[in-house]
Amino acid sequence: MNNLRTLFFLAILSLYHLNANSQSSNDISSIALFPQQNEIRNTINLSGIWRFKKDSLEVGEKENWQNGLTNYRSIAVPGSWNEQFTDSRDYLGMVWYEKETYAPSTWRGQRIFIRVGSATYAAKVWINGQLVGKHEGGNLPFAFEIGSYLKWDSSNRISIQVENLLKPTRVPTGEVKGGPFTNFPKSNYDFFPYAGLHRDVWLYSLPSIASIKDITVKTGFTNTTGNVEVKIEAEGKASKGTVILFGNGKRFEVPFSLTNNQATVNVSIPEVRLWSPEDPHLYTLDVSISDAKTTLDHYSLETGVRTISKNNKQVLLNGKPIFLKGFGKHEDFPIIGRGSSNPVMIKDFALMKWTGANSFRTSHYPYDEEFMRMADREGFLIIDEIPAVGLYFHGDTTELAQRQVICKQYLNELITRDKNHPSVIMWCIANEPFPKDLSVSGGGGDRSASPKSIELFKELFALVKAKDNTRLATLVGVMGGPKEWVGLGDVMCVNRYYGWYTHTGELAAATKLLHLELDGLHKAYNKPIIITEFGADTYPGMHTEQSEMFTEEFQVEFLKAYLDFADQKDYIAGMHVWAFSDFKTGQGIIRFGGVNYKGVFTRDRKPKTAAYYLRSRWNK
Ligand code: BDP
Repeated sequence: MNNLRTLFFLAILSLYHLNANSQSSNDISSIALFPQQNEIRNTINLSGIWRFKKDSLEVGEKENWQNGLTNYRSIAVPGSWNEQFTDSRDYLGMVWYEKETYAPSTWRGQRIFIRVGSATYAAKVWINGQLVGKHEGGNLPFAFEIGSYLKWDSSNRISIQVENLLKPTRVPTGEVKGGPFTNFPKSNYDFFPYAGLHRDVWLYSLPSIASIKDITVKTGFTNTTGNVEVKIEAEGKASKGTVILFGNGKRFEVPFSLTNNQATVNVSIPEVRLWSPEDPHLYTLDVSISDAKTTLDHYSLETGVRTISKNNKQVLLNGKPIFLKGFGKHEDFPIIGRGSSNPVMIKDFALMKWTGANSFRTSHYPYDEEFMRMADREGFLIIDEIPAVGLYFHGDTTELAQRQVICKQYLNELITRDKNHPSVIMWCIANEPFPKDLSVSGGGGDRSASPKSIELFKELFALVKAKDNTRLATLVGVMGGPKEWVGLGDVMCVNRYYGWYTHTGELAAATKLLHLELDGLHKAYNKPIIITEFGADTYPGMHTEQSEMFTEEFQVEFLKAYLDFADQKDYIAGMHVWAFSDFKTGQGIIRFGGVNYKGVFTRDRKPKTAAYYLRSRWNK
């Protein structure tokens, strides 16, 4: 009898878990459209001060912390937790965030969602003590429908559990035995593993009868006539709709009917004004859906008409060669950590423009969505990267399989989120995967591309092309790594530090090697090359009359040597200086004060001499 009772209890328990898991499945399409306030849709931004408590023993869930935190402290959201307190810099374990909020009574009867812009690394969300979902992976949003968990007559408790434990099963990787890094915390990459709620948390409502679920815009042109293809996916009971496209003094209106909740509309624009860095013109696209009489939902976004392609030596924007001048960046600022900050964003774009840059890479993870919209408006060309940094292909095959699953999820989420930005020209599936034996100097051991690694990268490239055939795709290769990996991309992106990590201090020898190696690489694959990183650590204010490593003079000479080299090669399609600004790293013998000093601006965005140098060179 006792046994039967136990069995019954176990069955109920497993049902409960099944249910909890099914609730937690994250529907990627729910992050496709950024929350929008208009006459139908509503939003509440929950950024501000939240309650915060560490749970280093991971007892919170068992002790029902989801029913309310006690002995908590205050924390700012967005922001990393690592720099907001005096005792938590290296803490990456479990924490809880909590916020109370009312749901406006005018939202009653609508579908209500919570959207977390980025929780690094793994998160679980409860509403009023009930689990609504979980998500793995930082730097990308996730959303859950929560209407049935909400109370209308009192405030609602939102509890978010987050942890950023470094593990070899995760992407980016950490705690990798025999990895090339010796830093602490043990990230398998060269930036601080900032943790927490890094972007805005939103509540938003959608109309319950029918809503627009996704909009995919593809643009092109023939002669002077632009074409905008708009694919609409709806849910619920709408039968038709209208696309309105306006801008540059023109307005086009195209009605459509929905079949199986889908429609594709083509708008043609005579005398189109194309999007480019020189003229980042954006058209406004308004999509609405309706039943026989009433408008049921409405969504508006901005779009730029442009094409991106390549030949064997150049990247082509609107069919014409364009050279990418710019930076590899980080989301990094003192105290805020990796948290999004609009003033810092505005300043970064102002400084990039000031140097004459037209491009950047979202190294080494997707950036805040506001940053992407800003790039559309400011005319920047983006290499949009997933957090696949520190990948490797030897060792435990189960771990490798887990990393591949999360890489695919990242690509799916990233393309779902960023597919409508004219600024995004290239998807980047990984930064510097490591061959089996790689020392910082690039020498030694087995540095070949294993057949397994080629198979897995091909799988990721195929996924990208299946989801988006309008943009280029790339993989950024490490110095000393196999050329077979970079050869898989449409454009071959390589990071090079000859003159720094090898041929230390010898710039003539460094550029000689660049000539040899990159001529060979281009010959082997006949595709354009972008140097996506090159740079030298530079302590601001350090000077010598004869240039020497770590001085501002050396940084200028280093960048000059590489840029002069690129000027001689018609197959180089872009140069991204590493890095835009100094940034926080873990502790390590090559990172003075836990900072990477390769920025041409300091961490608080003061120009080093190299910033003036780039400005004079890039504005010519
Ligand atoms: C490259 C990495 C980048 C590092 C940089 C460096 O892609 O994340 O910060 O080198 O060493 O290997 O400064």
